[in-house]
Amino acid sequence: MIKEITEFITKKEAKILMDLIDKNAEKSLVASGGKEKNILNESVRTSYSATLSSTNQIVKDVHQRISDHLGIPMNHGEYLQGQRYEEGQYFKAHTDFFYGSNYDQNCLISGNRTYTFMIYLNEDFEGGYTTFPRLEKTVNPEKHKAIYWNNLENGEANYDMTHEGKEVKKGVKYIITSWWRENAWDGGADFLEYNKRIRSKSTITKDKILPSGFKTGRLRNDLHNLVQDSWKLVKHKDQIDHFIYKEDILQGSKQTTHKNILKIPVISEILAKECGEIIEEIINAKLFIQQVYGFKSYKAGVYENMHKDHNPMRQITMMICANKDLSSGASQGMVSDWHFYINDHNNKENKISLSIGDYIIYEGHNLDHGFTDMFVGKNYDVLFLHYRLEK
Ligand SMILES: O=C(O)CCC(=O)C(=O)O
Ligand SMILES: [Fe+2]
Ligand SMILES: [Fe+2]
Repeated sequence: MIKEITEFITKKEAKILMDLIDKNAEKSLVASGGKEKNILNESVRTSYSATLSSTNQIVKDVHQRISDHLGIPMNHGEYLQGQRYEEGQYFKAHTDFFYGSNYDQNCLISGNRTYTFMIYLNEDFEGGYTTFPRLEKTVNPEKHKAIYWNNLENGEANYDMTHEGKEVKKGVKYIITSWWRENAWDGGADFLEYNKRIRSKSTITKDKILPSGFKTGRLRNDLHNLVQDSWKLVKHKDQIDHFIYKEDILQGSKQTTHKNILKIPVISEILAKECGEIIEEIINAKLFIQQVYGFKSYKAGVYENMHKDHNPMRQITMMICANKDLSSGASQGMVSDWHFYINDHNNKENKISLSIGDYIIYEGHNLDHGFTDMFVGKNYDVLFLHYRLEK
């Protein structure tokens, strides 16, 4: 879960980065969730931080190397940050992903933090270990070593990745921290969007976009083939989706798996763009791609309770049925269909059946929806694309 790479940077790069940190360091702040976005809170963190400008060639090189290593496009990365801990300084247990009001202030456009990538610049100090209490893991700082981990488990906050920068007992510790987002990072846009929502009390997502809130249809043949090709590329990757946000999936839901097609950027970009155009024609308004979530793969025994999507920027979701196998292991025969339930703007329940190649577009943040019956077939695989209105 936590990967380590020795000698990720050179001695010369480490020296330059430490000098840059010394030049730009200020007392570290933490996200507050309150009126001021970031505040000094010495019960949590006492270190110094420096935002490193990518006009510096070394900063740029190292950032690009991290991007290449993670396979995440450069524009998903926040500015590199340097940290300096002097004797007695620490960063108590915390998560790097945002939640609650911090989520609203920092993530409405960029999405949450996915990967944290950290580089130890020196080792001539005592203490200063990085620990993961829930995993009972301690990382020993070694100069030029990088460590990285994903803070989300397939889109949802993973509290197992809680970590701590232990007190430095002697000497000074220098590290680089690099955070990555679900979408292209635009911190300014995140805060603007947040303020817009605060000002215009009626949250923009309460607007009705579709008359009843949802619409089903059949995918054009070329796009259907593209979905099938993407599905074949990722279907062997199996990852567990835990649904940690209680607001997202209510109690009683069972796990599904999730497969990401972001790793195949060309296909996901084309699909998201073309499907977005189909929706634009239906709603007669311009859309932004909010997130290419990927495939969710439902297996026998799972269900999803009725819920509204947590992220208010999921204004329109397109769910495409990519694969459906209703054969049942136990009793050879076919089981009856598995239905998607959605309550429309008049709070009337609708029971939807999708065939392979069918889609439903719906207002995920506004309307309750879910697969509330237990799935008794073999496989049910859907692709999720999330959009927001261009305003
Ligand atoms: O200092 C450490 O080892 C941890 C730093 C950290 O957690 C962070 O910068 O987010
Ligand atoms: Fe952290
Ligand atoms: Fe949902």
